Amino acid sequence: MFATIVLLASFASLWGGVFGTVAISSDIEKSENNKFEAGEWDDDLAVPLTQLDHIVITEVLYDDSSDDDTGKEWIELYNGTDGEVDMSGMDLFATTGDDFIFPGGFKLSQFSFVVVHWNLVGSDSATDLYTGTSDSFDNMGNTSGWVALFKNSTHSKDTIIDYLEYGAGGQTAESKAADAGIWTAGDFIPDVNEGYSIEKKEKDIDLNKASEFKDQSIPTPKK
Ligand SMILES: [Ca+2]
Ligand SMILES: [Ca+2]
Ligand SMILES: [Ca+2]
Ligand SMILES: [Ca+2]
Repeated sequence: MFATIVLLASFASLWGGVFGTVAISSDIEKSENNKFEAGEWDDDLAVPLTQLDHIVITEVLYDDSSDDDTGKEWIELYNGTDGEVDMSGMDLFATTGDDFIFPGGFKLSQFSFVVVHWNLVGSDSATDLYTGTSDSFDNMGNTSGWVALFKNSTHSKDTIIDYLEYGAGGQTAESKAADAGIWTAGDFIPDVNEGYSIEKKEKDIDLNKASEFKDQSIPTPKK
């Protein structure tokens, strides 16, 4: 049973890789038909039926319901890999020119979320990190923007871990993500209403497609 599911998961991953230009709807349908969606766990093994190999960006609140978004925007990341990930020195970009370096010693536990609070001062914890305000951060765009996670402060196709863009294609780091094979140039998540977030439908699957995200009317930080 498990071997079959692993094979199916491998096939889905291959399918996404080889047929990268095929409409995402067919990929998603395949996933659903084959029953290895996120949130489904193998009762005997107590592990998810798919296993990511990198940290993923799972949700972004870029346009808070208030007029001034300062300190109210956040980015949620998830570790669906097979163990704890040391995120020390990883670099999260959410607007052009503004980035957040993960503090030394910060480790994200397996199957756990962390929320990075953008342009806000606070006390860091295992589940919440704060960029502070000293770097004169810009707020995230309310109609378009992008978020990129890099392994370190070298920003290239070789260090980019995860990427998304919303509202429009062709944004600043798109070419790096496309060169790395983790985004398709021109693909973007549709802009959502003020107060809504963009949220990954399946946190344990990463096909690097905008259509993996949904319009979330009730944002869900840390879950
Ligand atoms: Ca904003
Ligand atoms: Ca707003
Ligand atoms: Ca991705
Ligand atoms: Ca969430």
